[in-house]
Amino acid sequence: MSYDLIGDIHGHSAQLMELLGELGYSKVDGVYRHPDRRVIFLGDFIDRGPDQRGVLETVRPMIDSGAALSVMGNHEFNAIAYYTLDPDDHNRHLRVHFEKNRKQHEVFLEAFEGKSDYGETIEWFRTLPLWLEVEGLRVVHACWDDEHMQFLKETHPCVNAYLDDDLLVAASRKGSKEYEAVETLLKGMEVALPNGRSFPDKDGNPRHNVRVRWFDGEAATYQEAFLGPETARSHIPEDTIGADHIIQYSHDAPPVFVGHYWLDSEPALLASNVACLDYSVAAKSGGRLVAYRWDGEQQLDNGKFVFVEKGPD
Ligand SMILES: [Mn+2]
Repeated sequence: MSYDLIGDIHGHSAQLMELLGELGYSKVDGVYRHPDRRVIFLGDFIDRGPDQRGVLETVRPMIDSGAALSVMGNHEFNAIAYYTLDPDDHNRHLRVHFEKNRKQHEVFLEAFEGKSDYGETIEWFRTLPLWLEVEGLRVVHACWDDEHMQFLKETHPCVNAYLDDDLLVAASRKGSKEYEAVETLLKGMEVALPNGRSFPDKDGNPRHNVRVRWFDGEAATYQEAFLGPETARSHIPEDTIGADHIIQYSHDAPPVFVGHYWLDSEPALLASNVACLDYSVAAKSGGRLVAYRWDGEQQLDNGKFVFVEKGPD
């Protein structure tokens, strides 16, 4: 089976439909299908973009009918925790309703809060696996980390069938092993900058940690190890990286696809067997929705990206 992997969509349904068309998918009985390929989505269907419902109306029938697979993004995880009451304190939710959290989730809430299908939509998010391995291919929203995955499988055997209350609560408690595992898989590996330094993120908030190229043993400085938009790189210190930023990910290991990192360059491989497909379709201007057409190769090919430009808003 051949797969078309599609990066973070964030409410941009027009670009999703255009990309599916470009990849040769067409609607049959209400579901986008390809005669001999399947889609794998990398998560982050929601938040930020203009058509929260439209995206779910396209991807859910594909996933529910087997025309596509998907992993969970950090935005779906956050949505579940935002909706769910803390079992130890019914006055609050597992993701507290602070201004910052509400703002990040605002357009999704506008579309679903108070509507009859809000709870059922959250239930569906809980069926998305944290990671996926099929036919020599690995998929996770931000970081492939065997140790964390092993831990989650041992302690929560149904981890990838359904995000149950046990795991959801544990993963919402800062400091737990579950929290660290889910953070790493869904948000990437982060390293603190030296001497309390910070840089402004895309929303202008100061960040004291950088997301790192967790597969890259060659990176020697914080700036080289940084994984994110090129426009931010010059703000990252050039000091020798004083922290362990590496997860052993061999060049011989199966290819892994991630989303999440808001890249803003031309779509290109991160390593011969690592590709990120998040090229900021939800950015304030520009941005692309990116796919990779995979036909079984272990060494990935820069010629196999397909994308649609969002263009100026
Ligand atoms: Mn993400």
